[in-house]
Amino acid sequence: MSVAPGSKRRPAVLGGAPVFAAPVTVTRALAPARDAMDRRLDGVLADRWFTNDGALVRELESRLAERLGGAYCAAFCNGTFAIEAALRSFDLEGEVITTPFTFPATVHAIAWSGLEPVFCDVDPESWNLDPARAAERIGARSAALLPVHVFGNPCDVAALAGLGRRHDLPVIYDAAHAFDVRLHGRPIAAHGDCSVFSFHATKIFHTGEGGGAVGPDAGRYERLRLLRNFGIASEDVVRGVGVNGKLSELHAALGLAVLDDVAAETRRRAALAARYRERLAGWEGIRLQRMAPGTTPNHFNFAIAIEEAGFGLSRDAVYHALRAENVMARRYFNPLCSEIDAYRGLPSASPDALPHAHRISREVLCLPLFGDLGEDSVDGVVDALDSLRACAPEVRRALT
Ligand code: T4K
Repeated sequence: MSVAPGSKRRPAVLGGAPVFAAPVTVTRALAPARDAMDRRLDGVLADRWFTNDGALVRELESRLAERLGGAYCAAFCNGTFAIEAALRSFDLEGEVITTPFTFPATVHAIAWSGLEPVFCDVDPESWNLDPARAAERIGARSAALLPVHVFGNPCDVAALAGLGRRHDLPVIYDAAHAFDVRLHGRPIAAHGDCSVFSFHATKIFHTGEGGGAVGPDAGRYERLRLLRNFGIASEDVVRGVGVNGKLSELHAALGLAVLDDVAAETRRRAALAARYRERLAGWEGIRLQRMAPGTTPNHFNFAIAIEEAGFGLSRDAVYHALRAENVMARRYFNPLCSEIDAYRGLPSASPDALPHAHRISREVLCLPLFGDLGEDSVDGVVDALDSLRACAPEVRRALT
């Protein structure tokens, strides 16, 4: 049953008072308890050991390997470089099949590693790479699959594993959004040949800047360690080409302190996400991402898809009108990676072959979600949306 607009308030784009007096951002980084941070920093300063496989990086790696379900976790200076290193650790040549509905980092990491991205359409409900479409893209030059667990929603891991096995291609997941996500009770990184997480400040678990590659094959850790440390195996042995992709002890200190608070943050986000879902239930023109059955989500964000025909306003109109309300919702991921200059000329970037990705990137809007947002603020965002749909024709006119 569809729920009609109930709002009598005047949207800010039509001269009403904004819902929020100050900007409410899409996310807000978790700040650890000061004593948890200080304790670790004191140790770093006392030892004067700031980087190069320090004790805190090693502690973080071992705690994350266990928590994320891998035989190892190799920490890096950021998630983008971690994807590059993961790709290089498989000694690939040729094409890597990926999704256009992702942050540019995914595709840049492929190109920066001397590989060619091949775009493949997404599933219209899960918004993740569609394994059936990926199968059609496999050819003689295919080297790997690089699907993304978009917004922490697990890909169709069984189908992708089958595809990888049949064609002898490694499956490397961009799990930037998927920290702590589980599928049928197992950590998400138990799937695939390697999973790469981002530890950027915008993620639930973070080290300020950072990333980690996690996987089932303990032997890969040494290769990843060489890639992030100039190829230096020992004082007088340099193996292959490596660069500097290390995480510092200061970042690891932040990460270890943040780690203590992630479970509570996720619980707070779960309650707020439930409130969004309850308030938005039955609204015409609003769809949610279909999560894979058996997912334990991390509530990394709260994404809605806005269908103009049903809602009365386009996603872009809603985005602009919400800014006037001080709601800084974000259009992740628009433009698609297949639309950006560096990749639009690729044969696989043709919009005709990516209809679902194009539609989704025009419809998705990520609403504010972070632990200390508060239920009143969720209600404020939903009230703003309600007033927009109630006054849709006027809002449309005001924005043109
Ligand atoms: N793969 C995928 C699928 C990804 O989404 C990403 C990164 C990567 C790979 C690469 O991982 P990294 O190399 O970054 O580790 C952000 C992040 O910079 C980026 O990490 C993230 N994905 C992407 C989805 O979002 P922006 O440009 O949207 O961030 P920004 O600066 O506008 O921040 C958004 C909001 O976050 C702010 O309004 C407030 C909050 N914030 C931000 C920062 C920087 C904080 O509360 N504290 C902070 O320090 O890209």
